Amino acid sequence: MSRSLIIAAAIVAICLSLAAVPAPAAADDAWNKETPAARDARMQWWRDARFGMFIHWGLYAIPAGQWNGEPVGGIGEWIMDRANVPIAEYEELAPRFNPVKYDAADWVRIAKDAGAKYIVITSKHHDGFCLFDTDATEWDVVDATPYGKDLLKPLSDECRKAGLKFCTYYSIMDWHHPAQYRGSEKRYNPTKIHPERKAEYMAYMKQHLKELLASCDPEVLWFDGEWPDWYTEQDGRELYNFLKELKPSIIINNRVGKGRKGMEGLSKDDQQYVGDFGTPEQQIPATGLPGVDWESCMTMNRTWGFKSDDHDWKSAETLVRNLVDIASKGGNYLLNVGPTAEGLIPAPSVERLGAIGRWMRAGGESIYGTEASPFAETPWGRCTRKKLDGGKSRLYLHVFDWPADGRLVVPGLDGDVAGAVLFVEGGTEKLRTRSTPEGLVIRVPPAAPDPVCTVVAVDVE
Ligand code: FHN
Repeated sequence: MSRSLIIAAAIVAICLSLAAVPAPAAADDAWNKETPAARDARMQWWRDARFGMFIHWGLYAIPAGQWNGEPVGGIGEWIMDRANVPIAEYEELAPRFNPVKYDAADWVRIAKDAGAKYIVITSKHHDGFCLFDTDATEWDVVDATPYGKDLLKPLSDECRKAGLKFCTYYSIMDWHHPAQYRGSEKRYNPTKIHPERKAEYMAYMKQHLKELLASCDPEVLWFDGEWPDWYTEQDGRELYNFLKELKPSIIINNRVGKGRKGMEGLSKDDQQYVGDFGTPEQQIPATGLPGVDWESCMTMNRTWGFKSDDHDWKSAETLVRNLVDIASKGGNYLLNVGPTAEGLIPAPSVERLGAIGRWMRAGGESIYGTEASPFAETPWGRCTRKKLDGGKSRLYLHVFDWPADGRLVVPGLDGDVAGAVLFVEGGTEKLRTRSTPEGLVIRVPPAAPDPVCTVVAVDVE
């Protein structure tokens, strides 16, 4: 090969390698310039909240898992993809969407009574349909449905009245927008993008984000659908900085970038991925995600969007223990409901949220504003911690397996113990404690006041 050809090939190789590495963001961008103290202040309400309600709602609630009379596998909000529905056919759902039973105040009451401190609702899922009024497209609830009104603004207003934080989910992948096209003959997922229209689509998303901030002012932007190859970590950083310029206090999950794979890589010093918290889905990481903020999002049955034939509901006991388990590992629990096309949260979901609320009214102190357990393991259940003044800590022992012998042993607890109390109906009862070689022994009554999860609080140095 001639010398000039070698040089040309080398230049091409260098350009290609540079293209593969996302350009470092400007040092003065929002992601890079925030101090740890400023970040802690911004994240504090979210960390204290520990429990939120996820809402997956949209046109997919109309078919509710059935297409042309046949059940469609998978999660309900993916029916356009899983049934391979042509766009024009899917668009015929919009004139049928008229959630006349939608009552935002009732949804907020249900969430608040459950003990949730924030609500995250889909503003636009992968089908591209917008539940809010947007000038960027007619493919929205105001222009395309007989309902004709923005669905998110009333919910955000009711959240503010009730003291809950209003948050929105937004999908980057869009099976309807013409800038993107289907990944294969049979599936939309993962989409591809027409290269010459990527800038247009990025601008489309930014317009939506601006409209959402202006109309319902979400406290968290919960991105999703970030996995298609055409969307990059750099694009994520661009959206992150765009939002932070508009609303410096906003919190943004790791799916704004490509961090879902590297959710452990969220700590600032070894930051690889943009985003404020990790998003394990349908799972509780065995040891949490030490050193980073994270939130486990989970369904109550097996689908996010409503499916008429999914009756595989988790028990209230499982849901309460999930909440406790997640809090004991330092995470948040984002528990999903999938409302019907009429605008009702399914009764089994409401029942379970009611049960969680009853437990939280007695035990919420052991969840809200707590940190991860200081113990590697606690065989009888889980533990959370709240730091007190004067270097003390309050440990909340969540007992799932009640000791038959009346001895609750806390291995490795050998600090000065300033007494223990049992959470009982309407208050607390003092308990006797004794330090032993196996750890602190707390004398407890023969029967657990709450068989799902009984709390014992211990103040230690
Ligand atoms: O594809 C979506 C899915 O429909 C649902 O919204 C979940 C919820 O976190 N997120 C994506 C799958 O990871």
